[in-house]
Amino acid sequence: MQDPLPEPCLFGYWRSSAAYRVRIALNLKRITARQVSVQLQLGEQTSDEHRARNPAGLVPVWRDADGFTLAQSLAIIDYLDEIYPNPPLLPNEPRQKAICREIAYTIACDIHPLGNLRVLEKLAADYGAGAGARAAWNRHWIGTGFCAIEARLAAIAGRHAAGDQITLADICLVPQVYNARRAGLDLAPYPRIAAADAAARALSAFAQAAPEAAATGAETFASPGGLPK
Ligand SMILES: N[C@@H](CCC(=O)N[C@@H](CS)C(=O)NCC(=O)O)C(=O)O
Repeated sequence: MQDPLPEPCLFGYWRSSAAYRVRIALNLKRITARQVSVQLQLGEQTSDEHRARNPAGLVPVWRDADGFTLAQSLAIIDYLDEIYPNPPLLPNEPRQKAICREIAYTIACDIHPLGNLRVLEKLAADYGAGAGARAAWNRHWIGTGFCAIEARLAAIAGRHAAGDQITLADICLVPQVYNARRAGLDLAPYPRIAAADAAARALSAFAQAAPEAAATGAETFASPGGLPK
């Protein structure tokens, strides 16, 4: 069924780090869009209504005013970057651009999927993993990815993750650091990541995209059953 919303919309969730990435990109580019909350803690992402937008049953989903929909945060950000090129979210120089993507993909492809709600629910339901085991799993995989990124930042970080400009690397890093803090990961071994996170969060585009700023007031602030959302 077509959602009766004739304006650009971001279907997301306040604590979804993938939606958080898109909120940052929207703010950086000053794109106005209606924020529609899909309540993950109520399972709304698997409803027929949401699967009509995204058969994968995940957020975020972008929808243009004419009804065109797109899932996958990085695909959405690339799309918005093409349509609204200013400010660009990637450097022009091919190697710098590729390194920004390397950081972004390390987060979006290697770290984030392992800590996702449905993965942790599966660990609980089929393998008896309790809240402590799930949290340790989450910390393990974030830490593994952060070790790689921290080493990489030694060569490329400036004021921000990949040089002195905000890039896709920062857009992915800040939400993942938010998740790391929620999972109780000690950030002391990752000083470059912590510095890039702090520098980006000082900017209004990042601050206004933060989960607590995006909460609608209807959220359950306690995580049900030790799960992350
Ligand atoms: N690779 C996807 C990941 C999307 C994703 O996993 N979203 C999470 C929230 S951060 C979700 O919808 N989880 C619901 C669930 O696991 O049931 C993207 O970057 O958009």
